[in-house]
Amino acid sequence: MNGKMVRFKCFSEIELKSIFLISCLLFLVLILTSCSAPQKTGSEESDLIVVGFSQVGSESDWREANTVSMVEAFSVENGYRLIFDDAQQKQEKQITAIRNFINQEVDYIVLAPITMEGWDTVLTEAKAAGIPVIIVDRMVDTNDPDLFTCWVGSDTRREGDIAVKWMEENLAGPLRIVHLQGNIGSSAQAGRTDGLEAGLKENKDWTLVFQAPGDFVQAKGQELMEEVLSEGIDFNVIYAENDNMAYGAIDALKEHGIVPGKDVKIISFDAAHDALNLVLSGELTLDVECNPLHGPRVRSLIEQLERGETPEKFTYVDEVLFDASNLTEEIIAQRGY
Ligand code: GZL
Repeated sequence: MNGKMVRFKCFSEIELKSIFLISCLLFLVLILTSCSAPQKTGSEESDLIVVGFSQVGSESDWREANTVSMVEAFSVENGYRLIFDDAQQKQEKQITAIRNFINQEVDYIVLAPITMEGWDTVLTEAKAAGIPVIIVDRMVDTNDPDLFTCWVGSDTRREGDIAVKWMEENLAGPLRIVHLQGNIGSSAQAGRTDGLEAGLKENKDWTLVFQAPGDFVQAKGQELMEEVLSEGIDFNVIYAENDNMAYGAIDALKEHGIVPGKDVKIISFDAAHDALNLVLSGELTLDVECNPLHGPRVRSLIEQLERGETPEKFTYVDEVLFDASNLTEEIIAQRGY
């Protein structure tokens, strides 16, 4: 010590109480501010169920509505972390995505397969990794049904049959039919094509005058319709396997002064919002629903599995048809896509 006097200040009782009170307030503020912005702790992240979703692409209104439905269902608020991959309509990109999901050790793999064939190898890898696979929308054609846990989607053959029955009941023959197909080899195309081909066999005054794949894409639907018109093919019905190809066909018809829905009857699938407005306006003759809002349906399947339950292997979505007789603006306004 250098001998320097160190004086200690004596505090009065009031001063001591004030210091204690201020200290408590400061401690309280510190506690509250540290709690107001909760930092995700490792345990909360790890509580999330991780879902890897391989999506076909973004080729149509239907596909975009399907993606929105899946992203909304598998949100962090709902307890999920979604790893989303858009395959841009290429199967090899879907296979790569599934392998990446396996490497990331996701809890579930959800696959919307672009085509039915070619999945056994990668689904075997997922099975070996112990990761349940849920197939959504289109079907896979596999030798071993144990390669996926369950499936949810539409019965597209039934959709084709519904369309053909409506055509038999509402369109006077003879019918000369232009057929715009979806992705060749997808269950959506196969089902709707099989329905039409059964109708062609059944109805002797129906003739298929043109058939080609438009891949469910609007621009291709327009290109094919322009090809039909430039070749001078005589037709009076267009059977488009989705709304976007129907939109493209309608654009081509209008460019040639042909009145869609009047000069030519147009059958379509999906029942997307814009297409239903075309049914109301008369440009589209019939639209068979194919409901894309699978997010809550797939989430329900995963929640069953999380509870240790065994979901149905196949869950089909109930669907209806729309024509000018049963459609109103109110119905369209209430629909989710
Ligand atoms: C149908 C679905 C099809 C839609 C198209 O289940 O796979 O793919 O009909 C979409 O619009 O592109």
